[in-house]
Amino acid sequence: MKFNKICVLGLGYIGLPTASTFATHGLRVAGVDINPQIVSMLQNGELHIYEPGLRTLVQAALKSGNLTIGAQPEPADAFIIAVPTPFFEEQHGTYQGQPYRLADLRAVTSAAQAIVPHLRKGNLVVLESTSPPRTTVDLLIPILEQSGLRAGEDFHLCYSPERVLPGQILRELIENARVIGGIDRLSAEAGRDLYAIFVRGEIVLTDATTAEMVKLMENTYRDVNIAIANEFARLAERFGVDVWEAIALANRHPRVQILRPGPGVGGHCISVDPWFFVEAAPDLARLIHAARQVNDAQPHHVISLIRQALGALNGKRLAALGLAFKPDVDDLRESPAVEIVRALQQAGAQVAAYEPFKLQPDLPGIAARPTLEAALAEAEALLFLVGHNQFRQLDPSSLAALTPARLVVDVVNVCQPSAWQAAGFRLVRLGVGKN
Ligand code: SAJ
Repeated sequence: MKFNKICVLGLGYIGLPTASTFATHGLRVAGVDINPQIVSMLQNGELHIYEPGLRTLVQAALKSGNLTIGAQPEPADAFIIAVPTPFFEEQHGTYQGQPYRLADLRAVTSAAQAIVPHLRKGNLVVLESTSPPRTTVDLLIPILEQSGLRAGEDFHLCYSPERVLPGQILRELIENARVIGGIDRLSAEAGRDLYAIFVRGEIVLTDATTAEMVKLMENTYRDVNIAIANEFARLAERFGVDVWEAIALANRHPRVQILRPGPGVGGHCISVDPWFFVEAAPDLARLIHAARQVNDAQPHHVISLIRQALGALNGKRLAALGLAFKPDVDDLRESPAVEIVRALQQAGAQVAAYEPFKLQPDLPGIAARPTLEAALAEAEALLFLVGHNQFRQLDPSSLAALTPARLVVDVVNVCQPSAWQAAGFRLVRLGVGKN
């Protein structure tokens, strides 16, 4: 199938790079977002999100004239839906007394509805948003067929998950293998023709529901593996072991690759996607459910670690170093570090936060400092909550002069114990049950 013009609905971390990459590869692209602020920022060449290299890419796409930004879909050869699929904040399901999260598919539903008036015979529609199994077939087809056209007969329909890693989106978008699941063979082939415009990784065709499941399996696999690392950390604390040493030793086994324990699992993917399995089949997804509970409880575990080290938190002045959901990104969504700061504040602590990748985070109630020095100046204890590389490189002896704190709680293993101890700090580390 040949494509001249496409329409991308949702201009976030996935839709914007995707739209821009198609545009710089010669397609005409109508980028659509329902948020008027995002539309007007992008129209002026300003970005609402940070991703290395994205600004240059978007500006090039706009300058070429191939990318236009608007609030409404336009007729096109293909439509790509890349809107968020979060879970509901308030509502829960329960299985055997255990609560689970429910997927909020309203954005997918309204994006599909917005396409209906523009859908023409021969078009391709692709859903990229991570979605519960069977969403393409059970949710999208009935909506798109309100156009009077028949899925498969009159238009093609695919599910193609994005699997790019925040921080490396632009490279991975092009280089990663891409799975394209069609509701039928011709749909999958149409999807392949579209993504072959810029994807250099292998393009593998399958059916839509398999492609949905592949995406969920990838992130669930990672979640379960992080959960076991977090559980090992708790076990090591109880048994008087240093989990970091134990993991390094276990990972010398040729078939073992244990991940890193930490403050919990953040971001908008790994902490969300496994719930789609739990919601769809709570009776079967038992291990997945338990892993989610372990990872969601990890910030509380960190709080109890801090409490053990500091005693009562009320009135304590703490420096929280790092707010991002993972190392070396500016993304604060679903960040366990933010959750920990909020819980500390609720317990009465005064927290001066510092996030080197976002000096002025938009987090109501959290006082972020513009420099490391400012965060440290009055602290009684330092908390390393994110494993940013620059934290790893801090020199504890020069830091000692900047802060009255002599206690450091490191939940991400950025502090080299002998160096920090030599500089006069008492070091408390997640997953370390020995002194
Ligand atoms: N984390 C740990 N320990 C680890 C690894 C990660 O605690 O050993 C934590 C991180 O700190 C973070 C969370 O897990 O809070 C998730 O981080 P991540 O780097 O594992 O993943 P994301 O959310 O940035 O991106 C994932 C990727 N999926 C996989 O690696 C299977 C990415 O390829 C997907 O495209 C992305 O989810 C997505 O959009 O689904």
